[in-house]
Amino acid sequence: MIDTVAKPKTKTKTKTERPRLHKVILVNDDFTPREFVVTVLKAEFRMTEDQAHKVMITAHQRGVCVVAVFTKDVAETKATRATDAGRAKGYPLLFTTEPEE
Ligand code: NFA
Repeated sequence: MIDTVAKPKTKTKTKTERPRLHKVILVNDDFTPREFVVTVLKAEFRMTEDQAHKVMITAHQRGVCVVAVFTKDVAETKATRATDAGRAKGYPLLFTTEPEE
């Protein structure tokens, strides 16, 4: 070996972070029938009657209730679809999203 030049070896470790999850939040109103809220929760969020009823009652009593958490895109799509289902019937039913802490 005549000449060896040491190459600096640096390894870059890229930490992959989990995507932040976003909450879908059900907002109470005075007009949407309870049973319709339950139907939308079951259809859009694949909840059982019991789960949907609990979430509906919590929003009814406290003003809001977290329905579930998803990646940003999925949360926004589901919130829009569920809100649109109410609008199609003339109800002010509202689902919003916000990032998880
Ligand atoms: N507050 C509505 C009622 O008494 C029911 C409802 C619950 C609406 C949760 C929206 C969200 N008919």
